[in-house]
Amino acid sequence: MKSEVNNFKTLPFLNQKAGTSGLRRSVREFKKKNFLENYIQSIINSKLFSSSSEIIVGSDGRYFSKEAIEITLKICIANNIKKIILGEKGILSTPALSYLIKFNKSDGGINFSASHNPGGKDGDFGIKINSSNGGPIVQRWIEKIFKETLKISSFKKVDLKKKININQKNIFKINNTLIEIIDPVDDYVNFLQNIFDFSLIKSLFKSNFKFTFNAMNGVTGPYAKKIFCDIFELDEKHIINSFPKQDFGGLIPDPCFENAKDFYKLFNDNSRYDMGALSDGDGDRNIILAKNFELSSSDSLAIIVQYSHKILNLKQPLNGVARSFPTSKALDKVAQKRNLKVFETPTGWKFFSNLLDNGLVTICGEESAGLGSDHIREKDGLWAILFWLSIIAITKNSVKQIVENHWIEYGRFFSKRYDYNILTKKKLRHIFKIMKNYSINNQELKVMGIKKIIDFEYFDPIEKVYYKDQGKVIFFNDKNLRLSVRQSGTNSKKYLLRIYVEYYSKNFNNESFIYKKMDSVLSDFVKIFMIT
Ligand code: G16
Repeated sequence: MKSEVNNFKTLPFLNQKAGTSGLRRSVREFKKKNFLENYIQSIINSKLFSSSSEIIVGSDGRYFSKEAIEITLKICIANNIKKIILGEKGILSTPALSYLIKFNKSDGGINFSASHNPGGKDGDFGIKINSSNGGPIVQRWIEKIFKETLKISSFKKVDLKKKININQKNIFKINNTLIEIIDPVDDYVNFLQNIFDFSLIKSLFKSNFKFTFNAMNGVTGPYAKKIFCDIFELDEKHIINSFPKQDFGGLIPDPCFENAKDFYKLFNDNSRYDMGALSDGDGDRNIILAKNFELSSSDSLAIIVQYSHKILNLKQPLNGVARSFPTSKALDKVAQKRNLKVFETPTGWKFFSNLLDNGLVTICGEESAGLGSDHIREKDGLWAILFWLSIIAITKNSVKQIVENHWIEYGRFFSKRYDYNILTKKKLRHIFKIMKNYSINNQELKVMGIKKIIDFEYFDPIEKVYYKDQGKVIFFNDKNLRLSVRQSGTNSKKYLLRIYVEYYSKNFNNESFIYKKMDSVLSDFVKIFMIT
């Protein structure tokens, strides 16, 4: 079946450096005639999937998800894909989708989500593509699909009289394709019960412990209700924004103060809660709050590793650990004590998946609210939250006490991320060019105490590939200071430059002094490299 095709070459297409393994664009762009059809057919043409494939398909429920799923099903049927497993109403969190691929031994997945980006008619849409390990496709596949999009001239799509009903559990065949609609929550929640001691967490909830969760009207609401309300018997009123909504109820489903001010206010001086947690649109990110306290993801990662042997049913010590390069080195301190190898990767979960698959690491994480382990091949918001509830249940300490005990033992990595909207690609290139061509004798850099600026490069030990141009790392004469710079790969509209500043101090209390110092380093850096 032939059809008219958009001229892909004129579209601003895949950003090869994107943190996501797929595509993230505005809804408007995705709705252009044949845009999605061409992209799905390109995935199939790349041979990531074949007619003998079983694919898991889901979404975070954002605007255009149902239409996108309908188009995908029709294209898969026309291409004789053997089986498609779908979450009821098209819903599957990113971790649940990864779990289903791994444990059904499926050939991969297509996940419609733009993660933490805004939804609705004027918001963003996206596709995350997973391979048979349950993880985001690696660069080799990103490039193969990209090449297919440049040469595609037709796509196959069946013409059906009726809409395919995906709103209830069912199993049926259309032409050669078997379609199974499953409960999106049950299997994944059962799986989590095998990882954590749910009776231990339940006893915490039965004590005086007060917990609340904000699903940001994203996909995690149904999962959170099952775990926290049905199993731990928490009153539903403590699960906030718990219905997946097409436009996230007007919220930006990126869990942070700006997007959840009222929720953050619950953790002021008079807080009645011991812990609060939030996740993003597709459920792979997590944020943890306590009275007057927000846990940084870098610290969270280090502390999870610190307690791993007490929480996880580990048959052997951890294989190793990994963090992306802008993530603070708090992890390294714990790893050093435990004699664990640390892999420092570029940003993007796909780099961890290779290491996890090959038994090189067991736990990994990123500064951007993403933590996970070898239980699946995506970061997992609820996994991190359950991990923290387990630590609290075991230590009988508060979130803040646990973190402060960690700082007392290991010292504290103060870390902050600053985002800059750069107006044009030309300007962005220019900034990186001056960072590349700086002279070590430059007086301004000397005054700042900059010792060297390096390109962050990574050799993937499994793919045997060197990844270049992943960002810059700036080292100072003061060994406690480190700065990293990279372009965001998830922002659909702007050229977003992220600058990460990190400062290590043995004294965890001198917060305002150190943050001032970090701000001043940043402001000098920004001036020298003409970032504003
Ligand atoms: C995606 C990747 C993450 C990565 C993040 C970076 O997250 O899956 O591994 O850390 O992008 O975002 P940025 O490039 O904007 O800094 P998600 O949750 O958006 O899929």
